[in-house]
Amino acid sequence: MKKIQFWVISESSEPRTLDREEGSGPMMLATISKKYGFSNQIYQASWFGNKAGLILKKIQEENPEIVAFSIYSGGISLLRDILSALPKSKTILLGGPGVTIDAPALFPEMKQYNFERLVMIAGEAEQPFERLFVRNDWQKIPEIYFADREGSQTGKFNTLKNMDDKPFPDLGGSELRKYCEEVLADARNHSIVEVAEAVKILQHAYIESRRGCINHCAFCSEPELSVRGVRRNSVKRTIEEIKYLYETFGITFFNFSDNIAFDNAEWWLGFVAELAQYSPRNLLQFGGFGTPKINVKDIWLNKVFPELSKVGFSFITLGVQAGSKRILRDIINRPADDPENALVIVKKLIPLGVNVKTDFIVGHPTETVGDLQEEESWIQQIYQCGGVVSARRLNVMPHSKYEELLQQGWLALPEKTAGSEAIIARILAYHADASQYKKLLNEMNRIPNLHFIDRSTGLRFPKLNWSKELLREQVKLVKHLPELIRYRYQVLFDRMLSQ
Ligand code: B12
Ligand code: SF4
Repeated sequence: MKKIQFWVISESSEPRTLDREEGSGPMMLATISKKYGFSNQIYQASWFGNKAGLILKKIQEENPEIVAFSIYSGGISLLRDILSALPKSKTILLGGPGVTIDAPALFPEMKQYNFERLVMIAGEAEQPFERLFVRNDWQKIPEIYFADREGSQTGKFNTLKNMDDKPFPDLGGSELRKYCEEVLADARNHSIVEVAEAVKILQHAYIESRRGCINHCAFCSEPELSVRGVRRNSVKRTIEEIKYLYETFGITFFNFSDNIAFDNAEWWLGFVAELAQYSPRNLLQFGGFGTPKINVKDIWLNKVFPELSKVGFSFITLGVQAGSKRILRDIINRPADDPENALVIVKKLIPLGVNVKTDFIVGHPTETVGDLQEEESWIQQIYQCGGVVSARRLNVMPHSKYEELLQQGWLALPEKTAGSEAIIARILAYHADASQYKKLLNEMNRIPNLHFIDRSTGLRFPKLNWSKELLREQVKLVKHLPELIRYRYQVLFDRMLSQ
């Protein structure tokens, strides 16, 4: 059988055991290559320490007919190292956000590597990728950038008109999932943490229901990656994908990767109605991104969120991005959004058992000590009400509005002073604060939905600090799980009880 090997190359440096960052793009493309008789392997460069030598060794070992790279902008220099050392007889495919954002500039450089055949696809690749398997005259496919020894042609930016035309992702080629299965099969020789991590990874998948974004935040490069506006899957198609992933791979944890998943009340009410008909719904959990501005409306607070929480809605990440109204409106270009909305949502959702994470960025152009104080005060209130805070320093993204305005001198980054740095340090200390879960458990007497494996029996994902008694009590509930996923949790509980 012919092989295609996908490599996701970003600046990420997460090791394999902790990593859940596989590319969704390759998973979707893998379904297409599989349909045409190829076997897929999907790797992440970070598992090999982002070392070109180790990656090249893996490519040589497996010797695939096609090597396909899914590129993030931060991975371009590693890609260069790999391409300059790969045998020229290989067929190379390039795609992903790092290609999409820079395709016309990148192509002249890429074709100089002189591969037997090199294809670059900018934008959404499903349709042009499929054409590669049905046609031999690649030089005549107008959607692709193509180069061989004879010559080259430039392609174009591709989008999918109907989101329901996407294939379901094939998780079977994921080397991470294969590794996790091996960990479970040999659980005795792995630590409890490794076994628990393997179970978490095996139950998890990204799911995409929308492409594009309605906002144009100045720090973000997303507006450059897609067409204007939002395109959605139909509800029916989304539920079919959930069923497929559960029934084929035992996925129970669905992470909507959409820029803003919770954007349309009607769509989600339709989703609730469909999912409520599906019998394994008590095992399923899902969540994704929302914006405070949209989700603060009555229909969301009093209807959509409460309904969603009954069918497995477990987490939402609110992109607040700044704690100052002035920065949000004038600098980021998020008019009408504000952290007060986020606080309202936190107060509503925490009692429903939904985890709320709020994203904040510090270091926006023109940010003053006053802006930071305002931000800190909102963060404190959100935290007090049980919200999780994610805070990071601004990293100016290539091709973002910020980059342009900073380069042209229209905006300036704030000066670092002792006063501002002290507040920033306090804000960053909230980031990923692990004690928040304990607070919810002890002070608020609440187990977030996120911690249940089966909401109908009360079976929870076991914790390292559980007593043997609690473990024995909970393991009795494992037998009620469907066979498809029972094995994973039995292995984990057994490993914990044998300690
Ligand atoms: C969800 C998400 C994540 C998730 C999950 C990532 C995942 N599963 O891939 C998490 C949180 C883990 C994550 C992490 C990171 N992310 Co992220 N993420 C996203 C987000 C919101 C959606 C990605 C997604 O799943 N899209 C759906 C799939 C189907 O699209 P896709 O993977 O791009 O694939 C399509 C095309 O790109 C193309 N394609 C992809 N690969 C290939 C390969 C070949 C050979 C071909 C021909 C085509 C092709 O075809 C696919 C189908 O159309 C995007 C923004 C966005 N809306 O795209 C940011 C985004 C992709 N992430 C970004 C970044 C920077 C990162 C990190 C590097 C952050 C960090 N500093 O650690 C890491 C790297 C992750 C990694 N895999 O190494 C940037 C990339 C910017 C850039 N120019 O490179 C984006 C665009 C956000 C932004 N605007 O800043 N991310
Ligand atoms: S930060 Fe989020 S909401 Fe803003 S433009 Fe980027 S993807 Fe859209």
